[in-house]
Amino acid sequence: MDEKILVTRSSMPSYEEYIEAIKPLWDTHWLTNMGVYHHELEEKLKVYLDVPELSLMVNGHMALEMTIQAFGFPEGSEVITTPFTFISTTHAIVRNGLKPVFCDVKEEDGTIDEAKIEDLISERTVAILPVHVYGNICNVEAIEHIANKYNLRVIYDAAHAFSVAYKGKGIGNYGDASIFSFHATKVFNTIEGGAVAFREPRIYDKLYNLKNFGIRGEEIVSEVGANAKMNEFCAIMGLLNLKRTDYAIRERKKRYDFYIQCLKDVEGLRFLRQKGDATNNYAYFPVLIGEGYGKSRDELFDLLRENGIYARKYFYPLTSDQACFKNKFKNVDLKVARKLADEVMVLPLYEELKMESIERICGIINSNR
Ligand code: T4K
Repeated sequence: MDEKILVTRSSMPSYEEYIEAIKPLWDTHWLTNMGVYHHELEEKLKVYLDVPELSLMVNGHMALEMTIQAFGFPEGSEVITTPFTFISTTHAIVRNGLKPVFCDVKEEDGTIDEAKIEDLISERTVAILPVHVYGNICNVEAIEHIANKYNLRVIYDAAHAFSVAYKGKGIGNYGDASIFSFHATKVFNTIEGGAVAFREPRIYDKLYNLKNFGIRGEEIVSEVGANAKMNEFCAIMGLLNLKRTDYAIRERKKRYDFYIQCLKDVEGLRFLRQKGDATNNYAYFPVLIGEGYGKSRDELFDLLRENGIYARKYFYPLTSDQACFKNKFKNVDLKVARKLADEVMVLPLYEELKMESIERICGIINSNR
């Protein structure tokens, strides 16, 4: 049996480097609750992501939940969003007592179709929550225009878009807030972790309260909050990984380009495109298996599995089709999203993926049609 290849593999510093870096924790015994490494990582990420304000979180999902909560929308309000995403996006809306209104996406990049947003706006709409899926950025200008016209908030799920810049500015500068995921599977990881980037400084205090039980002093709890703090072991992992993120992205690019070179002439395959003027972080390698290819997506997926290649169907089914949400919200035509979900497969991509492995994967895709 050939070597098993998983869809991704966490980026990590060397064992020795991490052990050395966590040693001071045995002197201070200060392990969590906004420690020095938490503070240092927050400051460094602000610079790296080129954003004015940033709040670290325990993971990307809580970053999204807390951010939605921070804006204080009335219960039952509607949020226009995309179903072509990880389930976290929709859960975060629903767990805040809000209603997702699913909008279709664009065929070329999988992001929300801005031309279809206005038709979905009602008197109950309070926000738009698009996703920079696979790091492909949404049409941020058109979304801003619509949001201004109808006085809506824009919260981006930028879980996949770490380090992406658009027109020379960090992607976290667009909208009212953007959340990033630093999960072990991401381009930049803190084991588990996440952050919120935003413009209004008052949001920092609001998020601080929400992630730390609303505690503002030993005897003062100013509002109802949860616990969504990042601990010091994760912050240290982040500080070390941040130093090697540019390298990791360069290595991913080499592999991404090699995939394209190997697959570009295969009939029936299609790739999603990043918007012009935006940088790419090569977070994922999604490929669409269209009708012109001799096999269906599922047949090819199974064939790869038989050969030890663990591609993934990110993002199938649509979140709107999952049992917990099906037929519960407005029925919108999601033709394009459904087509993408039926055709998409994410192939293995990570900085240490061997070029021979890519050759092997592409060989199977090329020869078994
Ligand atoms: N919004 C969007 C658009 C998202 O995609 C996500 C997360 C979120 C919000 C929420 O952010 P977080 O709360 O997670 O920070 C994975 C990740 O768990 C999840 O973070 C990610 N999106 C989603 C797209 O993928 P699974 O269930 O596919 O992960 P799993 O455990 O099957 O791992 C996939 C592969 O990664 C494994 O085959 C091997 C590799 N891996 C995995 C782990 C756990 C490692 O190399 N190291 C590891 O520690 O969800």
